[in-house]
Amino acid sequence: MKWLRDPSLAPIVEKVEAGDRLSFEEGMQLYRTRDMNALMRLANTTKQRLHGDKVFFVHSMRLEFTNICYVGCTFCAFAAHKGEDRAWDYDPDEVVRQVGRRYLPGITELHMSSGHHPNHKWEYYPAMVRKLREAYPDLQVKAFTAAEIEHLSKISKKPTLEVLRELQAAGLAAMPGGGAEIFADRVRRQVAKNKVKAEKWLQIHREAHSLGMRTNATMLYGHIETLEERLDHMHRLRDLQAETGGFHAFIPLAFQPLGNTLAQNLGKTEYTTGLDDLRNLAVARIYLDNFPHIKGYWVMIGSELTQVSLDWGVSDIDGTIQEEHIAHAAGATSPMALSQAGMVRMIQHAGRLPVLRDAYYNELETFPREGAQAAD
Ligand code: V47
Repeated sequence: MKWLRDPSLAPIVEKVEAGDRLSFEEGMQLYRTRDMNALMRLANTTKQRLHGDKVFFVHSMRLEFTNICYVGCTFCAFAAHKGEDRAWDYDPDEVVRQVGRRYLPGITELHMSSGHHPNHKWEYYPAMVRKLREAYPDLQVKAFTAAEIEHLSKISKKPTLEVLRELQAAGLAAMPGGGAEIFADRVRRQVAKNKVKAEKWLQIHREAHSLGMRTNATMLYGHIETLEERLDHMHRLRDLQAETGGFHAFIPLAFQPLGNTLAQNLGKTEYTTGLDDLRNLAVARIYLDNFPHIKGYWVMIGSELTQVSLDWGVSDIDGTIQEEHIAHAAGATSPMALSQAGMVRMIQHAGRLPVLRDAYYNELETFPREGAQAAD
């Protein structure tokens, strides 16, 4: 192991190469090491074992049907109050029209998450999914974070399991991973005190998995959380995944620092650094050994670093998206959309094999490797 500059990692290298699960302390050693080369190699070993050179992406669109929200998360620059000029709120027919405005042939995934609207009735939500499925039968609707599901349970007075069951019957394909933030109470109280509690977030995903619905998990990092709290977040997800096997992907979300009270209160308008983003993805890949995918989210870390992250454990780079408002309201400098050809090129130039997937991770098309030399 000539390449190992931090000898204390040797037992971890052996475990990773044998495919053994790491302890919490070993996970912390990965976070603390300065041997970034070793971290990259270990993450890549894990990723290659699972997927070889394949990197997945989806032809997708996003829609936020309302930004009106009463929750008041301190990291959020997206939410508006009713009556504000910048507030919007689409009824189900308008949602279908808005999808039509952005729709391109070949799009398979519609990713929707939005504010917790104070007045919409429960019926609004399954009606929206039904109308979308009628108008666009080929579109797979991935929508409603666990936080939104809890909100729907409150307004409908139905248990969360029943809410999920009825949305699934209306045509909901999968759940996105938002609303997780950081599970640790100390942080959650400061950044999302009115939002779904950690245990409930996990329980809602457990319930979705019990219905055969696959979901994702996110982690919002780069604000007031400690490295221990990041790993604790992953640890709780790894435990749930060991129980249900229902997660597709883990997605670290880099804190975007503009226009929100958290950044203002901290007097902090710095973005996360590239090495922290890469380190976080690599630790996630190694520690979450039972998660099929670690997703590099180009909207928040930029497409250039996302391309680099393909050597750091990332096997999925989300989608073409078309339009995005949550990260961009908070200062994301990435474009609003990528083309499918652009995503293929990113993956090819990293020497990898682009695989177009749908929201269920069915492999729709594998693109050739050529183009890999074009950048040389
Ligand atoms: O839940 C809000 C986060 C999430 C900020 O499942 C912020 O495939 C950074 O969940 N800086 C919504 N993050 C986005 C999301 C997501 C994204 C991509 C893929 C998937 C998936 C899910 O955005 C929110 C919140 O955690 N967020 N404000 C901010 N200032």
